[in-house]
Amino acid sequence: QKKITDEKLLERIEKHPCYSEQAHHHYARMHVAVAPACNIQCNYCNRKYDCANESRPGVVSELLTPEEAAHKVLVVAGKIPQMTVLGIAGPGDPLANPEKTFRTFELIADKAPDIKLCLSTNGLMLPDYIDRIKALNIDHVTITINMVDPEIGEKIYPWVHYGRRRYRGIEGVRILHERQMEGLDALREADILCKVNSVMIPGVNDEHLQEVHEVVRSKGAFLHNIMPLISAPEHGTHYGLTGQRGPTPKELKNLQDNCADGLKLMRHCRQCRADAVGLLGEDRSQEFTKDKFMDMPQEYNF
Ligand code: CLF
Ligand code: SF4
Repeated sequence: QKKITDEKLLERIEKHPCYSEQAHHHYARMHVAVAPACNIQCNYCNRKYDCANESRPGVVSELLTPEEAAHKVLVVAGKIPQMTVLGIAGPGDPLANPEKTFRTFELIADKAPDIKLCLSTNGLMLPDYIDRIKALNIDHVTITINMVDPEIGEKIYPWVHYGRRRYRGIEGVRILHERQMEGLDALREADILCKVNSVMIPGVNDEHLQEVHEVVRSKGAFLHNIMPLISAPEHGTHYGLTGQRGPTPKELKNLQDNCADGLKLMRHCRQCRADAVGLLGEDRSQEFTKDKFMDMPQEYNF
């Protein structure tokens, strides 16, 4: 793997536990679940649970308003000083809920400007919000890209809702693909660090993800996170009706090793929940449920 030598770049990632493997031992992130709606359907997603593109399937996060979320962030920042990053990653798609997502970020940018802001999206609406993302100084954006070939995408996405219309089948997938590519280009032009998540689905896109890796590398993504599909039929998160399994650890590692030449790979992802709190390996979300944090004072010193 190439070592990063650019000092300015290092500064931008050294306190982000997902973008820097070293940082994840020392710095924590938190997510706030403010974004319930989604504008596409992934075959592996059960809408009763958090978005499976940047989180652990089968988990239901407690939905917050932007004001509640901001209160929670300031409470947690007072109690966990290593908390350096606020991410919005669900429970649906953050950019399908732009007002809630950006209102939350605005409140934090205003009250706690040293907390880094991080956003995760399926990419469908990303090109429309680049200016807003840049203006809020959101320096970390994740796009989940599971394919660069709409024919493969057809097996992953049954529909896409775009511009007041629902597009079924390949027509919808083509829109999603074009918007994801446009979003990647726009992030590069705006100099915003981009991580790409790909969900590895055996028999569907496993043999295709090396090509995805190549394309996102050529478009300037900073980091690629290939995640295993977590198949949990008891939560309805199996693949469509086909009972698709997730990859074995060995299959995942083989694919990651085959991609290890170009773009940097993230290998320490813990597939967090949409309301995760703490270091990547620990989950302190239950210490900060709404009934608890609303009564806690905002101790954050700003
Ligand atoms: Fe959250 Fe994602 Fe930002 Fe990290 S998580 S929005 S980039 S602050 Fe990190 Fe969690 Fe893996 Fe995501 S370990 S699921 S990669
Ligand atoms: Fe589910 Fe996330 Fe896919 Fe939307 S983008 S359908 S919330 S996995």
